[in-house]
Amino acid sequence: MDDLRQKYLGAIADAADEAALEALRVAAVGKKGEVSLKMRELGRMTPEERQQAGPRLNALKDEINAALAARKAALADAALDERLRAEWLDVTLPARPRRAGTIHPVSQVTEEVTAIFADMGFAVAEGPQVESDWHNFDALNIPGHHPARAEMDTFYMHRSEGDDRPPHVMRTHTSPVQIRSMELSGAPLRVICPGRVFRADYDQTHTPMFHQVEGLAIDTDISMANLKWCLEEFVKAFFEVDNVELRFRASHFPFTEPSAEVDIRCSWEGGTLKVGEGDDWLEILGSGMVHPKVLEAGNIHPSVWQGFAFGVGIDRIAMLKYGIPDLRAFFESDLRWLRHYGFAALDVPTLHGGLSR
Ligand code: 2NM
Repeated sequence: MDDLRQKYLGAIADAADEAALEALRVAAVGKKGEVSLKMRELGRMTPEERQQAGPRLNALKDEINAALAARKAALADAALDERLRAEWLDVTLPARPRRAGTIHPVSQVTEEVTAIFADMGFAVAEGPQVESDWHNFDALNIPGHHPARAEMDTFYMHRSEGDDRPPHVMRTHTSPVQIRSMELSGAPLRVICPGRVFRADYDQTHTPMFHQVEGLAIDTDISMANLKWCLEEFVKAFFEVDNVELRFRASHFPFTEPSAEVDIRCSWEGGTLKVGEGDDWLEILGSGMVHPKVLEAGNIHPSVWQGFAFGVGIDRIAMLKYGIPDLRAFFESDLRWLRHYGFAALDVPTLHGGLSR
Protein backbone atom coordinates (compact mmCIF):
# COMPACT_ATOMS: atom_id res chain seq x y z
CA MET A 1 0.00 0.00 0.00
CA ASP A 2 2.90 2.32 0.74
CA ASP A 3 4.29 1.55 -2.73
CA LEU A 4 0.96 2.54 -4.30
CA ARG A 5 0.81 5.67 -2.20
CA GLN A 6 4.30 6.77 -3.20
CA LYS A 7 3.78 5.91 -6.85
CA TYR A 8 0.53 7.86 -7.30
CA LEU A 9 1.19 10.87 -5.09
CA GLY A 10 4.53 11.36 -6.88
CA ALA A 11 2.99 10.99 -10.35
CA ILE A 12 0.10 13.33 -9.49
CA ALA A 13 2.48 16.02 -8.26
CA ASP A 14 4.41 15.74 -11.54
CA ALA A 15 1.36 15.61 -13.87
CA ALA A 16 1.81 18.23 -16.58
CA ASP A 17 -1.81 18.74 -17.57
CA GLU A 18 -5.43 17.71 -17.00
CA ALA A 19 -5.23 14.79 -19.42
CA ALA A 20 -2.31 13.29 -17.48
CA LEU A 21 -4.23 13.79 -14.22
CA GLU A 22 -7.29 12.04 -15.63
CA ALA A 23 -5.17 9.06 -16.76
CA LEU A 24 -3.74 8.82 -13.23
CA ARG A 25 -7.23 9.01 -11.67
CA VAL A 26 -8.42 6.13 -13.88
CA ALA A 27 -5.30 4.08 -13.13
CA ALA A 28 -5.58 4.58 -9.35
CA VAL A 29 -9.18 5.03 -8.27
CA GLY A 30 -11.14 4.36 -11.48
CA LYS A 31 -13.41 1.27 -11.63
CA LYS A 32 -10.53 -0.97 -12.58
CA GLY A 33 -7.82 1.13 -10.94
CA GLU A 34 -5.18 -0.36 -8.69
CA VAL A 35 -6.67 0.96 -5.43
CA SER A 36 -10.17 -0.15 -6.46
CA LEU A 37 -8.91 -3.66 -7.24
CA LYS A 38 -7.25 -3.82 -3.84
CA MET A 39 -10.57 -2.84 -2.22
CA ARG A 40 -12.27 -5.69 -4.02
CA GLU A 41 -9.76 -8.08 -2.39
CA LEU A 42 -11.14 -7.06 1.08
CA GLY A 43 -13.97 -9.55 0.55
CA ARG A 44 -11.54 -12.46 0.47
CA MET A 45 -9.73 -11.42 3.69
CA THR A 46 -10.24 -12.61 7.22
CA PRO A 47 -12.21 -10.17 9.39
CA GLU A 48 -9.00 -9.23 11.28
CA GLU A 49 -7.10 -8.51 8.07
CA ARG A 50 -10.10 -6.55 6.71
CA GLN A 51 -10.30 -4.43 9.86
CA GLN A 52 -6.70 -3.46 9.34
CA ALA A 53 -6.67 -3.02 5.54
CA GLY A 54 -10.15 -1.45 5.04
CA PRO A 55 -9.57 1.92 6.77
CA ARG A 56 -6.04 2.17 5.34
CA LEU A 57 -7.31 1.60 1.79
CA ASN A 58 -10.11 4.16 2.29
CA ALA A 59 -7.61 6.65 3.65
CA LEU A 60 -5.34 6.04 0.65
CA LYS A 61 -8.25 6.56 -1.75
CA ASP A 62 -9.19 9.85 -0.02
CA GLU A 63 -5.60 10.97 -0.07
CA ILE A 64 -5.25 10.27 -3.80
CA ASN A 65 -8.56 12.06 -4.58
CA ALA A 66 -7.44 15.07 -2.55
CA ALA A 67 -4.06 15.13 -4.33
CA LEU A 68 -5.85 14.93 -7.72
CA ALA A 69 -8.10 17.89 -6.79
CA ALA A 70 -5.19 19.94 -5.46
CA ARG A 71 -3.08 19.30 -8.56
CA LYS A 72 -6.05 20.13 -10.80
CA ALA A 73 -6.57 23.47 -9.02
CA ALA A 74 -2.85 24.26 -9.25
CA LEU A 75 -2.85 23.51 -12.99
CA ALA A 76 -5.92 25.77 -13.50
CA ASP A 77 -4.24 28.59 -11.54
CA ALA A 78 -1.11 28.26 -13.66
CA ALA A 79 -3.18 28.26 -16.87
CA LEU A 80 -5.00 31.43 -15.77
CA ASP A 81 -1.72 33.12 -14.84
CA GLU A 82 -0.38 32.23 -18.27
CA ARG A 83 -3.48 33.66 -20.01
CA LEU A 84 -3.32 36.86 -17.99
CA ARG A 85 0.33 37.20 -18.92
CA ALA A 86 -0.15 36.40 -22.62
CA GLU A 87 -3.40 38.36 -23.11
CA TRP A 88 -2.33 41.43 -21.17
CA LEU A 89 -4.00 44.53 -22.55
CA ASP A 90 -3.26 48.19 -21.86
CA VAL A 91 -6.71 49.76 -22.04
CA THR A 92 -5.16 53.23 -21.74
CA LEU A 93 -3.46 52.95 -25.14
CA PRO A 94 -4.94 55.29 -27.81
CA ALA A 95 -7.17 53.76 -30.51
CA ARG A 96 -5.36 52.74 -33.67
CA PRO A 97 -5.76 55.55 -36.22
CA ARG A 98 -5.55 53.03 -39.05
CA ARG A 99 -8.93 51.69 -38.05
CA ALA A 100 -10.62 55.08 -37.59
CA GLY A 101 -13.20 56.29 -40.12
CA THR A 102 -12.93 59.78 -41.55
CA ILE A 103 -15.32 62.70 -41.91
CA HIS A 104 -16.38 63.26 -45.52
CA PRO A 105 -15.31 66.66 -46.93
CA VAL A 106 -19.00 67.50 -47.52
CA SER A 107 -19.76 66.93 -43.83
CA GLN A 108 -16.65 68.86 -42.79
CA VAL A 109 -17.48 71.87 -44.99
CA THR A 110 -21.15 71.80 -43.90
CA GLU A 111 -19.94 72.00 -40.30
CA GLU A 112 -17.52 74.80 -41.17
CA VAL A 113 -20.20 76.87 -42.91
CA THR A 114 -22.72 76.28 -40.11
CA ALA A 115 -20.15 77.26 -37.47
CA ILE A 116 -19.47 80.54 -39.29
CA PHE A 117 -23.12 81.52 -39.62
CA ALA A 118 -24.04 80.24 -36.15
CA ASP A 119 -21.40 82.67 -34.87
CA MET A 120 -23.30 85.47 -36.63
CA GLY A 121 -26.55 84.46 -34.92
CA PHE A 122 -28.11 82.22 -37.58
CA ALA A 123 -30.05 79.15 -36.44
CA VAL A 124 -29.79 75.88 -38.37
CA ALA A 125 -32.98 74.53 -39.93
CA GLU A 126 -33.60 71.26 -41.73
CA GLY A 127 -36.55 70.00 -43.76
CA PRO A 128 -37.76 67.06 -45.85
CA GLN A 129 -35.87 65.97 -48.98
CA VAL A 130 -39.16 65.00 -50.61
CA GLU A 131 -41.13 68.24 -50.88
CA SER A 132 -44.55 69.42 -51.98
CA ASP A 133 -44.27 71.26 -55.31
CA TRP A 134 -45.82 74.24 -53.54
CA HIS A 135 -42.88 74.56 -51.06
CA ASN A 136 -40.27 73.80 -53.72
CA PHE A 137 -41.70 76.02 -56.51
CA ASP A 138 -44.89 78.08 -56.05
CA ALA A 139 -43.90 79.59 -52.69
CA LEU A 140 -40.59 80.64 -54.25
CA ASN A 141 -42.33 82.56 -57.03
CA ILE A 142 -41.82 79.78 -59.55
CA PRO A 143 -45.37 79.18 -60.89
CA GLY A 144 -46.41 76.12 -62.93
CA HIS A 145 -45.60 77.57 -66.33
CA HIS A 146 -42.27 79.10 -65.24
CA PRO A 147 -39.27 78.00 -67.34
CA ALA A 148 -37.23 77.53 -64.12
CA ARG A 149 -39.32 74.42 -63.42
CA ALA A 150 -38.15 72.83 -66.65
CA GLU A 151 -34.59 74.15 -66.22
CA MET A 152 -34.34 72.58 -62.79
CA ASP A 153 -34.40 69.00 -64.16
CA THR A 154 -36.66 68.00 -61.31
CA PHE A 155 -37.10 64.42 -60.08
CA TYR A 156 -40.83 63.82 -59.63
CA MET A 157 -42.32 61.33 -57.18
CA HIS A 158 -44.93 58.80 -58.31
CA ARG A 159 -48.68 59.44 -58.00
CA SER A 160 -51.14 56.58 -58.27
CA GLU A 161 -53.41 56.36 -61.32
CA GLY A 162 -56.31 58.82 -61.14
CA ASP A 163 -54.65 60.97 -58.45
CA ASP A 164 -54.49 64.34 -60.19
CA ARG A 165 -52.80 66.31 -57.41
CA PRO A 166 -49.39 67.64 -58.41
CA PRO A 167 -46.70 65.08 -57.56
CA HIS A 168 -44.18 65.67 -54.79
CA VAL A 169 -40.62 66.40 -55.89
CA MET A 170 -37.11 65.70 -54.68
CA ARG A 171 -36.25 69.22 -53.55
CA THR A 172 -34.14 71.02 -56.15
CA HIS A 173 -32.75 73.50 -53.56
CA THR A 174 -33.01 73.99 -49.79
CA SER A 175 -35.15 77.13 -50.15
CA PRO A 176 -38.34 75.21 -49.22
CA VAL A 177 -36.80 74.79 -45.75
CA GLN A 178 -36.65 78.58 -45.50
CA ILE A 179 -40.31 78.85 -46.50
CA ARG A 180 -41.08 76.35 -43.73
CA SER A 181 -39.00 78.41 -41.28
CA MET A 182 -40.97 81.54 -42.17
CA GLU A 183 -44.27 79.66 -41.70
CA LEU A 184 -43.09 78.19 -38.41
CA SER A 185 -41.22 81.05 -36.73
CA GLY A 186 -42.33 84.24 -38.51
CA ALA A 187 -40.18 87.38 -38.52
CA PRO A 188 -37.62 88.47 -37.46
CA LEU A 189 -35.70 85.43 -38.64
CA ARG A 190 -32.12 84.30 -39.23
CA VAL A 191 -31.66 80.75 -40.47
CA ILE A 192 -29.29 78.70 -42.56
CA CYS A 193 -30.47 75.52 -44.20
CA PRO A 194 -27.84 72.93 -45.15
CA GLY A 195 -28.76 69.73 -46.91
CA ARG A 196 -29.03 67.46 -49.92
CA VAL A 197 -30.68 68.61 -53.10
CA PHE A 198 -31.51 66.76 -56.31
CA ARG A 199 -31.45 67.58 -60.02
CA ALA A 200 -31.47 65.22 -63.00
CA ASP A 201 -28.08 66.28 -64.30
CA TYR A 202 -24.89 64.24 -64.53
CA ASP A 203 -21.58 65.25 -66.10
CA GLN A 204 -18.04 66.41 -65.16
CA THR A 205 -19.36 69.17 -62.89
CA HIS A 206 -22.85 67.93 -61.92
CA THR A 207 -24.10 65.03 -59.82
CA PRO A 208 -27.83 64.24 -59.48
CA MET A 209 -27.52 64.67 -55.70
CA PHE A 210 -25.45 67.50 -54.28
CA HIS A 211 -25.35 69.78 -51.24
CA GLN A 212 -26.35 73.35 -50.55
CA VAL A 213 -26.41 75.79 -47.71
CA GLU A 214 -28.91 78.58 -48.03
CA GLY A 215 -29.21 81.50 -45.66
CA LEU A 216 -32.06 83.88 -44.89
CA ALA A 217 -32.17 86.98 -42.68
CA ILE A 218 -35.43 88.88 -42.20
CA ASP A 219 -35.94 92.04 -40.17
CA THR A 220 -37.43 95.55 -40.45
CA ASP A 221 -34.32 97.26 -41.82
CA ILE A 222 -32.38 94.66 -43.80
CA SER A 223 -30.59 95.75 -46.96
CA MET A 224 -28.05 94.57 -49.55
CA ALA A 225 -25.42 96.23 -47.31
CA ASN A 226 -26.13 93.66 -44.58
CA LEU A 227 -25.94 90.91 -47.19
CA LYS A 228 -22.58 92.16 -48.42
CA TRP A 229 -21.11 92.35 -44.91
CA CYS A 230 -22.35 88.87 -43.99
CA LEU A 231 -20.96 87.33 -47.14
CA GLU A 232 -17.59 89.07 -46.70
CA GLU A 233 -17.37 87.76 -43.14
CA PHE A 234 -18.31 84.32 -44.38
CA VAL A 235 -15.73 84.22 -47.19
CA LYS A 236 -12.95 85.50 -44.90
CA ALA A 237 -13.75 82.93 -42.22
CA PHE A 238 -14.28 80.06 -44.65
CA PHE A 239 -11.12 80.55 -46.72
CA GLU A 240 -9.21 81.63 -43.60
CA VAL A 241 -7.88 84.88 -45.10
CA ASP A 242 -7.89 88.42 -43.64
CA ASN A 243 -8.83 90.24 -46.84
CA VAL A 244 -11.29 89.41 -49.57
CA GLU A 245 -12.81 91.35 -52.41
CA LEU A 246 -16.31 90.47 -53.51
CA ARG A 247 -17.86 91.32 -56.86
CA PHE A 248 -21.64 91.48 -57.11
CA ARG A 249 -22.91 90.82 -60.63
CA ALA A 250 -26.54 91.59 -61.40
CA SER A 251 -28.40 88.34 -62.01
CA HIS A 252 -31.86 86.90 -61.93
CA PHE A 253 -33.58 84.42 -59.62
CA PRO A 254 -37.36 84.17 -59.35
CA PHE A 255 -37.21 84.31 -55.53
CA THR A 256 -35.06 87.45 -55.12
CA GLU A 257 -35.27 91.03 -56.41
CA PRO A 258 -32.72 92.42 -56.93
CA SER A 259 -30.52 89.36 -57.42
CA ALA A 260 -26.75 89.10 -57.55
CA GLU A 261 -24.19 86.46 -58.25
CA VAL A 262 -21.13 86.85 -56.07
CA ASP A 263 -17.53 86.34 -57.20
CA ILE A 264 -14.38 86.51 -55.10
CA ARG A 265 -11.02 87.83 -56.25
CA CYS A 266 -8.48 85.04 -56.54
CA SER A 267 -5.43 83.69 -58.31
CA TRP A 268 -4.67 80.20 -59.59
CA GLU A 269 -0.88 80.31 -59.43
CA GLY A 270 0.68 76.89 -59.95
CA GLY A 271 -2.77 75.35 -60.04
CA THR A 272 -3.55 76.16 -56.41
CA LEU A 273 -6.25 78.61 -55.43
CA LYS A 274 -5.34 81.79 -53.54
CA VAL A 275 -8.29 83.80 -52.28
CA GLY A 276 -8.11 87.60 -51.88
CA GLU A 277 -5.40 88.37 -54.43
CA GLY A 278 -4.79 88.00 -58.18
CA ASP A 279 -6.63 88.84 -61.38
CA ASP A 280 -9.19 86.05 -61.53
CA TRP A 281 -12.74 85.94 -60.24
CA LEU A 282 -14.36 82.86 -58.79
CA GLU A 283 -18.14 82.54 -58.70
CA ILE A 284 -19.14 81.07 -55.35
CA LEU A 285 -22.75 81.96 -54.57
CA GLY A 286 -26.08 83.45 -55.56
CA SER A 287 -27.97 85.97 -53.47
CA GLY A 288 -30.48 88.80 -53.36
CA MET A 289 -33.29 90.50 -51.49
CA VAL A 290 -36.18 88.12 -50.89
CA HIS A 291 -39.03 88.74 -53.35
CA PRO A 292 -42.17 90.20 -51.67
CA LYS A 293 -44.24 87.31 -53.06
CA VAL A 294 -41.91 84.85 -51.30
CA LEU A 295 -42.30 86.66 -47.97
CA GLU A 296 -46.08 86.56 -48.49
CA ALA A 297 -45.95 82.82 -49.17
CA GLY A 298 -44.21 82.47 -45.80
CA ASN A 299 -46.97 84.56 -44.11
CA ILE A 300 -44.61 87.48 -43.56
CA HIS A 301 -45.85 90.98 -44.42
CA PRO A 302 -43.56 92.53 -47.07
CA SER A 303 -44.55 96.11 -46.22
CA VAL A 304 -43.06 95.66 -42.73
CA TRP A 305 -40.28 93.14 -43.26
CA GLN A 306 -37.46 92.66 -45.75
CA GLY A 307 -34.83 89.98 -46.02
CA PHE A 308 -31.74 88.90 -47.85
CA ALA A 309 -31.06 85.34 -48.92
CA PHE A 310 -28.19 83.44 -50.49
CA GLY A 311 -27.30 79.96 -51.65
CA VAL A 312 -23.89 78.23 -51.73
CA GLY A 313 -22.94 74.91 -53.30
CA ILE A 314 -21.18 72.91 -50.57
CA ASP A 315 -19.53 70.40 -52.86
CA ARG A 316 -18.10 73.15 -55.04
CA ILE A 317 -16.60 75.20 -52.19
CA ALA A 318 -15.27 71.96 -50.64
CA MET A 319 -13.41 71.25 -53.92
CA LEU A 320 -12.06 74.80 -53.99
CA LYS A 321 -10.91 74.93 -50.37
CA TYR A 322 -9.38 71.47 -50.18
CA GLY A 323 -8.09 71.13 -53.75
CA ILE A 324 -10.28 68.19 -54.71
CA PRO A 325 -10.27 67.89 -58.52
CA ASP A 326 -13.15 65.57 -59.43
CA LEU A 327 -16.72 66.12 -58.22
CA ARG A 328 -17.94 62.66 -59.13
CA ALA A 329 -15.41 60.98 -56.81
CA PHE A 330 -17.27 62.62 -53.89
CA PHE A 331 -20.02 60.04 -53.98
CA GLU A 332 -18.18 56.88 -55.05
CA SER A 333 -17.32 55.80 -51.47
CA ASP A 334 -13.81 54.78 -52.51
CA LEU A 335 -11.99 54.08 -49.23
CA ARG A 336 -8.66 55.35 -50.55
CA TRP A 337 -10.32 58.62 -51.58
CA LEU A 338 -12.09 58.92 -48.24
CA ARG A 339 -8.83 58.33 -46.34
CA HIS A 340 -7.00 60.84 -48.52
CA TYR A 341 -9.53 63.68 -48.41
CA GLY A 342 -11.33 62.78 -45.17
CA PHE A 343 -10.94 64.59 -41.85
CA ALA A 344 -10.15 63.21 -38.39
CA ALA A 345 -13.39 62.36 -36.62
CA LEU A 346 -12.60 64.38 -33.51
CA ASP A 347 -11.38 67.45 -35.38
CA VAL A 348 -14.65 69.39 -35.17
CA PRO A 349 -14.51 72.78 -36.91
CA THR A 350 -14.99 75.77 -34.61
CA LEU A 351 -14.16 79.41 -35.13
CA HIS A 352 -12.11 79.68 -31.94
CA GLY A 353 -10.17 76.51 -32.79
CA GLY A 354 -9.40 77.53 -36.39
CA LEU A 355 -11.82 75.92 -38.85
CA SER A 356 -9.68 73.40 -40.69
CA ARG A 357 -6.53 72.82 -38.65
C1 2NM B 1 -29.93 81.29 -54.04
C2 2NM B 1 -29.77 82.54 -54.62
C3 2NM B 1 -30.58 83.58 -54.21
C4 2NM B 1 -32.69 81.88 -51.66
C5 2NM B 1 -33.89 82.51 -51.49
C6 2NM B 1 -34.48 81.90 -50.45
C7 2NM B 1 -35.79 82.19 -49.82
F1 2NM B 1 -36.43 81.07 -49.55
F2 2NM B 1 -35.63 82.83 -48.70
F3 2NM B 1 -36.51 82.92 -50.65
N1 2NM B 1 -33.70 80.95 -50.01
N2 2NM B 1 -32.58 80.94 -50.78
C8 2NM B 1 -31.66 82.12 -52.66
C9 2NM B 1 -31.53 83.36 -53.22
C10 2NM B 1 -30.86 81.09 -53.06
O1 2NM B 1 -29.18 80.19 -54.37
C11 2NM B 1 -28.27 80.28 -55.42
